[in-house]
Amino acid sequence: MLKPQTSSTRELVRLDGLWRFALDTPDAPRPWSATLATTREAPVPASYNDLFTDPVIRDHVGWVWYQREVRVPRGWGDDRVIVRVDAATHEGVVYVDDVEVVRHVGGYLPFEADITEHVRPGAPFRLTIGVNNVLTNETQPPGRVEVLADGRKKQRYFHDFYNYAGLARSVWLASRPAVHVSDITVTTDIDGADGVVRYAVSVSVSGEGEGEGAGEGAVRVVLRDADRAVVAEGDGATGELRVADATLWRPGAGYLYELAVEALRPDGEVSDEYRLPVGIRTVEVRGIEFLINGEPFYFTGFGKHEDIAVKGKGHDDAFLVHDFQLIDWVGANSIRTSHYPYAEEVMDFADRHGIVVIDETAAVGLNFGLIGGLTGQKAPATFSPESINDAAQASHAQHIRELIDRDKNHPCVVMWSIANEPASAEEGVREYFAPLVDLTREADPSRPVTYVNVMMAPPEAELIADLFDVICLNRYYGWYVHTGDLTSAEPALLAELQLWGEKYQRPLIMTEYGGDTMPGLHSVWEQPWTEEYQVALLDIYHRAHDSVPAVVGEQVWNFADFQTSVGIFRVDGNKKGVFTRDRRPKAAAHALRARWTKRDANGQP
Ligand code: BDP
Repeated sequence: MLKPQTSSTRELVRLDGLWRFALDTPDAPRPWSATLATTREAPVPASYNDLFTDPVIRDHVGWVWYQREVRVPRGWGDDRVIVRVDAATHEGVVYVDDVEVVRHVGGYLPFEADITEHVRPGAPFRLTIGVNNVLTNETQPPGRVEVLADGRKKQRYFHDFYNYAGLARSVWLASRPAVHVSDITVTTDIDGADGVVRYAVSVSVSGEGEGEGAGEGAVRVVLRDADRAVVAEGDGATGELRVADATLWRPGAGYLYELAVEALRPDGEVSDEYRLPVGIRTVEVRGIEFLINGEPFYFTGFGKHEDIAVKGKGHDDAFLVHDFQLIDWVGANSIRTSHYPYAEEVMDFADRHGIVVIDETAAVGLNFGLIGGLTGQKAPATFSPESINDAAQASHAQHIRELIDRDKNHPCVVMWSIANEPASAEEGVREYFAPLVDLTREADPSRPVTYVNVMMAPPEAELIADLFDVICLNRYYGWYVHTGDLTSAEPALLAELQLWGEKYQRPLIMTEYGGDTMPGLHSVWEQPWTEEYQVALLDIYHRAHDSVPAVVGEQVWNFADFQTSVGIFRVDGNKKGVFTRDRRPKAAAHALRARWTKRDANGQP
């Protein structure tokens, strides 16, 4: 799905700001699409959970409603009018006045509706967006709602981060012509000094004669360099452009061309223009190497979260800039979008600044082995008709398709991660994942595919690693096992890494390693939670990474402290951040800086 934009044929209004806000409660007046009887206001973009002092809002399970008036710009009479929601966590429904115009499940990906038939240029309308935070076996991520003896509902889930909800990304009103560019797929190659840009364009017609390819006119494309000079041109809905002496998109130097795609009417007039940034680069896995532009790449960086005080998962450009400043300062070259697709602003920024991204789905917590925990309850099977079943798999498949559809043209994305820590040693896991891997490869043959392996599924027990190009490992030696005993942790870690390397002969990335750390806590001994311990723990990993040739990357867990659900392992959230939640460095940040700034942009020492 193309991101809305302004071009010579398109306009855009950002609908961010304060909206009327109300919880869906059984005794509240209906329909919700009528003017909301509330004095409460909530900002967009922001998760709603931490905004208010009322615990009922923070712990609400179910629908909430956002509402505001919107005026369609006067000049949009000849165009289609689109409402676009960048994300509604986890299900969204949109009303224009009293008419439902679109519904979407999947909390971290966009959806849109053509509302032309329901609005008039120059006139206002009432825009209502319902957002449901409920997680089930069939959502990404999964969860379940429990009803307590006193009737309260509680959302349970099997992942660590807090289940923030609401409209955490922007909402847009966009115009576009009836005959419009509806999709573009670009892949790139390098041929000697030349860059090769292959493109495929879909043109759709909205309104009369609606549909893709309906009333098909011609397509024209023009590729410009960063100085706006035309470097290649083409005609037709698909084609190949050659750029002589191309400037490549590289880690640390995100050089972008711009592909202007024009949909032409039969009379040759331009109906629509869409401008897509294009980075020319290649990605390839060869043996135990991960190659970008044919050169071995070593990932340095972090698993992150979209997580800040007050706004929760609300996108914030100031934090975007600051986080990437810190990533640059520490000498890192990459991130993983753990554990869900991030805001498109993040992907665009990474494109422009040459930050390498492992793009992850929201399939986190497909692992029921942990349920029960200390209660002694027997854990249910993860993959079974009663739990993660065919319907869950179908929803996971749809989620992968939508992610690739949104992010396929980002040069920063070098690999898809289709799940974090599923129960990959449990029966049924292969039947579940094999079709999803095939579907990912089919949807995007140009990028490697990975999944992130959990510590409880070591190479002796693991059942799916051979399906993937790269094996990503989350390991907690020295933290959840061998706690406070790095002397035992180090050889255990090294032995396991060597086993993975020997068994699979493909690249390994340590996508999580770390330990909770209270800033300001110090000790001369190996004391978990101290700043010294975090540094010493990271060190044992670095020694192991440096001695196992198949390891092609290290991403510390986590970039910053983040909020979680309550639990006996968490003190106001997860404290494995190298930076605090307000982005102050712990000692580990300086230690990582000393290691990573000695490396080149490809992460090589
Ligand atoms: C890993 C998860 C991550 C957690 C982390 C931890 O992938 O989401 O936050 O453990 O426990 O298992 O800190």
